[in-house]
Amino acid sequence: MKKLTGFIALVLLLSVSLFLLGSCGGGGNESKATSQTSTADSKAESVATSAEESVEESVEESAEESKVDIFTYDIDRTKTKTNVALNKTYTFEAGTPDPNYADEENKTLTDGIIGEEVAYTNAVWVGVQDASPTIVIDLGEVVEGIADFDVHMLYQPQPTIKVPLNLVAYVSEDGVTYYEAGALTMSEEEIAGVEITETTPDPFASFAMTLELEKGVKAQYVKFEIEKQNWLFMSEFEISTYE
Ligand SMILES: [Ca+2]
Repeated sequence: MKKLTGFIALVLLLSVSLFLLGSCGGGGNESKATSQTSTADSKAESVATSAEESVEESVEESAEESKVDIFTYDIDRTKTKTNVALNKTYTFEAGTPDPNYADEENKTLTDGIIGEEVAYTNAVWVGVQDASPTIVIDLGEVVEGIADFDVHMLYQPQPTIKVPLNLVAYVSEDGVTYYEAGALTMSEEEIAGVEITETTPDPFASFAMTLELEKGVKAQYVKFEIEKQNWLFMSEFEISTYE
């Protein structure tokens, strides 16, 4: 009897030990798994953070460089304004003209014809919806003393042709290294025109966004990065010097 009780006690003790060992082991694994996950998370976070930091750094650096290096030409706007982008070639690096509002022979945006108060179905317009466009114009040679950038577009909020959220011009001599020339904006008059037509039926309001530099730059390649809303309709890109 004593032996049996001892045996039962032993079995109980073993069971309890095994149970404890099992739950401990399980718990250990769980916490190991959790700590691995959190290590992976923090690693991902730190990668993301350092990526963000390096992007911020490079943005700051390029902004710094563009301030220091590129604005070196005096501008006299009493002289004759010349559009050096006229009839020059260009490429879409992002965004594609919609086939229904196509870019005729890839010339529409530098053919000198500006859309004025005409419907979006008119061939003067190039319509893009698929992605925010990036357009690079090749001036054919390095042009010194570039002063103005003008982009002509259509505003017709019914249906969904709106002004861009952002439009920035970059300049480059080699097509590889670009410097920010600045953001194009709308004049008070242009903004007023767009505000009025928002409540006017059938507006077909054309407008321009412009950048007029205090000091001119030189470039062979000019890149326009456009952050669009829904549809974007453009008719002409002008890059001007005063001589
Ligand atoms: Ca045109």
